[in-house]
Amino acid sequence: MKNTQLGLPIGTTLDRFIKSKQDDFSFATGELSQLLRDIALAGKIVNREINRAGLIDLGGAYGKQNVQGEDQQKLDVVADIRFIRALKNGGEVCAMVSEERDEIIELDNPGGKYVVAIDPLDGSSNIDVNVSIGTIFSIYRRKSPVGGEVTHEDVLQKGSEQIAAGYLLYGSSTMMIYTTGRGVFGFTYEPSLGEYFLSHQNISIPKQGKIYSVNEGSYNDFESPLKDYISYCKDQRYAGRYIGSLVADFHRNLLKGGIYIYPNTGSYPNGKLRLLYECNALAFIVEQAGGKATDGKGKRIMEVEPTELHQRVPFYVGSVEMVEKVESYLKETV
Ligand code: P6P
Repeated sequence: MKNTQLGLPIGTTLDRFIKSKQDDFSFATGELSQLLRDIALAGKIVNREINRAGLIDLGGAYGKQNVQGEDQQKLDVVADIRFIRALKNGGEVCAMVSEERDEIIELDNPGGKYVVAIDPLDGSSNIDVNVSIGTIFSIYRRKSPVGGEVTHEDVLQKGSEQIAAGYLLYGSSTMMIYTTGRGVFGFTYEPSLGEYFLSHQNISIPKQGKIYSVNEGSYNDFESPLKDYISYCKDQRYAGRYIGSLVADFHRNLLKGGIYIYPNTGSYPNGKLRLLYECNALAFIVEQAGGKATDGKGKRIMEVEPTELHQRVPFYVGSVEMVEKVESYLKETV
């Protein structure tokens, strides 16, 4: 049997796993494998800097705001530089979109076949209080001819065009979770060996969960049907779990079942989360795990047509029956 049919055992290294799945991509002669390795490498470096932040004065605010008007943390800037440098030096990526940069980032790799959208360090306001944070990434094939100029069409692609997506979670352990469209796999990093090891095979999100994740501090802004759904969750005695770090909330719900909601609010009339480098990647992962991701009004996140680099979208993601339940409340307002 070809490796791609073999279920590689728990404990397989990330490198070996990536190589074994390479045959699944007729168009890729190893470049996608190298790209995933480049992301994993940058994740190791960022992990080390997060763990040492308090000791080497990398904690706290950087003193500037990003294009979103959000206060950048020092580690936001460090992570952004690390991932851009890793992908530039890796040679496989021709352009990037980053939460921390206003415009498209051209990497001077005209032969690069791929484009990456990334949130280098999501939830970074939690760094100083030692709450888990993460990196979120989407990988697309460029639309423009290899060797030519990068275009906006290369980066403004629907989530359904992703060829891979994933996240790194810097938590009680550091993990890399990704999909290439053939299931979701999780790797746990062992710092003493500098290796990621396969720890979660074919992750599948329960169809129904008992956890709902939403910032109820914005409750007064919510439209009435969403308030009714939250009351339903309380009647069902679901657990409210919201730590204000998307990757951590998402990962817990992915493994245990649950729903994460960032709706439109007074401060964020189109939702807070960004389509290109937050929602699309998690939508790809959750769908590959058997879950669902929509805008709350029946629109599949991966079908939302991007028009701007930092476009926001309301985000309802998690167990399929929970997303469908909240949509049954919201459909009256469509
Ligand atoms: P709020 C962090 O800034 C983030 O993008 C996500 O990680 C997190 O889930 C959300 O925003 C928290 O936003 O408005 O609830 O504080």
